[in-house]
Amino acid sequence: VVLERQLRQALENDEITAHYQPQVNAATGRLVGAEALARWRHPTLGMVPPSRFIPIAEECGLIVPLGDQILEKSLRQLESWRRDGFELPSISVNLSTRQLERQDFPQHVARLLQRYQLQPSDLELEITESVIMEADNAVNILAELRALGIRLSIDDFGTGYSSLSYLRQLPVQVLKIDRSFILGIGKGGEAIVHAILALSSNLGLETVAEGVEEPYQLEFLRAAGCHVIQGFLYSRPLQEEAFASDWRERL
Ligand code: G
Ligand code: G
Ligand code: MN
Ligand code: NA
Repeated sequence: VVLERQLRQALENDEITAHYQPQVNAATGRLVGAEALARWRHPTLGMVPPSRFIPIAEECGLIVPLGDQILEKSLRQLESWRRDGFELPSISVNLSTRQLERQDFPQHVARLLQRYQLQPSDLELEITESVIMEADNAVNILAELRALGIRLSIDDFGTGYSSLSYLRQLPVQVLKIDRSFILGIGKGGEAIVHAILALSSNLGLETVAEGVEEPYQLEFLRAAGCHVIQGFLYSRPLQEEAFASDWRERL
């Protein structure tokens, strides 16, 4: 309850910011995008990680304004980088159930894209399997977002309870392999990663590996045909200045 009141204040005081983690083409090593990850810069507690406040924000409904802030900041950042000549191809933003349940969410996103003079394909929205299963009317909202031309990805793939037949009916373009499967590489879990990549390829989806920390994981994923790598091996999530200075030459 204390944290909820503080979180409300944090939103008003603009203490919630986004850090950006690079997404890198597995074959070329070039930057292809970034995932925005929420951070709470608390005046006395310092940096509060999302695992501490996202669940609370989801419970008390603050995730809707918080998610809106992250989405808008990310789009504004992308526009600003491009104005500086840093042509980051796209930005990915995580969605929660309550955001996806808003009937006007697609129009809201379309307005924001217009405000920052961005194309729908500049934005990717990341949705977990459980968010899709829990949100009322998720399939229709996703179809509307897709019709606008926004890219949709399944986040933490393989950890949720969605069925594989359901996956085929979803209007998604990208599948993000959960970090737990990447941890299995070199430890007997290779067959599962191969199976996910085969499924993804057969469905015509692009694949992103999450949580890649080790060179041998990268080598395995590259050989197995995974398209995009995200993880500490390349970079932790970075503040905007550090992101631009570290990555602008790696497009
Ligand atoms: O950055 P970190 O690995 O600590 O993030 C932890 C979790 O918080 C991740 O699973 C991520 O999906 C979630 N998260 C981070 N930022 C956002 C956000 O802006 N919106 C939502 N809904 N979840 C987020
Ligand atoms: O949205 P999602 O659940 O995918 O959130 C990604 C989370 O994973 C972020 O909180 C990010 O900080 C974290 N992360 C990204 N790369 C790595 C990694 O290589 N190792 C670990 N342990 N965590 C990572
Ligand atoms: Mn994510
Ligand atoms: Na994830």
